[in-house]
Amino acid sequence: RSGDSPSQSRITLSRFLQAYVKDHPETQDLENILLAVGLACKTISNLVNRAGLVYSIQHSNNDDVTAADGGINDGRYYSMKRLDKLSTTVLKNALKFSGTVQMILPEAKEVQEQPDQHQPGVLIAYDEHNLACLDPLDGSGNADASICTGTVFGVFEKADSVVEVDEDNVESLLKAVLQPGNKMKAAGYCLYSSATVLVVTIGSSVYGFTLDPQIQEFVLTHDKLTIPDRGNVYSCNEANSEGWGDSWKKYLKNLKLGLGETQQRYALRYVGSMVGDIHRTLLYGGVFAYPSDRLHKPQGNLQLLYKSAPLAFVMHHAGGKAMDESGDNLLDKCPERIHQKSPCFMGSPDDMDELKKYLTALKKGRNLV
Ligand code: P6P
Repeated sequence: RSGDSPSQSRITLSRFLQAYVKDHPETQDLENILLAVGLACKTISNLVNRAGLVYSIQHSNNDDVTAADGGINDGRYYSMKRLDKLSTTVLKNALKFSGTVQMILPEAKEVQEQPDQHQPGVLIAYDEHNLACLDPLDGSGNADASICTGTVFGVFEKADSVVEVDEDNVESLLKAVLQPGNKMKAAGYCLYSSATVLVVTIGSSVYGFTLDPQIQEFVLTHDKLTIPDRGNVYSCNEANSEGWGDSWKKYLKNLKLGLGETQQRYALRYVGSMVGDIHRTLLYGGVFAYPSDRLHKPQGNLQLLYKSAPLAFVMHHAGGKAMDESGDNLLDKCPERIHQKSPCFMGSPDDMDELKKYLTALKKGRNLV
């Protein structure tokens, strides 16, 4: 209607989900959990955007830690732990108060196995129909420098084996969630940056909702978001290049010299917050990669279950592709442990098809110059 302020004529997340589940009745059991995630993301956005202020006021208190999750390990301190914990609590409460959602924090044995590593507080939540994995604040080590961070989530069909959680059923829950990304029925992320953008797919198209500060509602801004077929940006941590495999190095060398299929030189963009790098790749095209680094991180630095698989699921439904180190579909890869990491490559379909020729060449004994 004329005269409406832009916000009033916009479709909010709740109105969108109401209409979507009406048109797709098979998805109606997702409405509850997605609304709860949206509510939590609004609160986390508020917390993250005040981090700089809060940090400067509370700098002296002793809950700061050396950042190991996206922070620069040079002895500088970030209040990463506090934001991580706050975001986890906000997400837990939103899911709990949404209705029948229960959850468990996997204080599983593998956390003890890697005591030296900061294990993000991944959440596993479930209700009558859904089993969700949530990373409350990916890239939290960057938050005190006001660099973008994000929440990541993936939702599976609840496996029959998951019964009411009590001490002897934690194992059944942790086992039930170890599924390949192609078994997801919804996934998405919320980017906390110059704008707060919630991107969601319910197993078909991808939709982006931007938080309108005037009405404190997520409003539809990216309807059926589709990744460009080709980009001219690659995104990876070049500090690991000495440990990379030949296939990736050959592919990258051609991009840098303008000798790839487009005969165009590509630029490097790397934020070090996966949600930010993936969102840019989705909108502008190109390739995001965390290859195996045989010297320091042979499995890369990204957990499959609650980081690269949900983001690969979004990428796939936006028309993009995601692969593992051998060029196979990343969504077919089943994690064996909650915090298992995996090398990953994802982005524009034409860029990924070009990369796949390199990743599979060694397997076929072909040597691409
Ligand atoms: P590296 C943040 O700590 C994170 O989990 C992702 O958000 C990010 O893409 C990656 O790690 C950065 O890892 O080894 O490049 O610092």
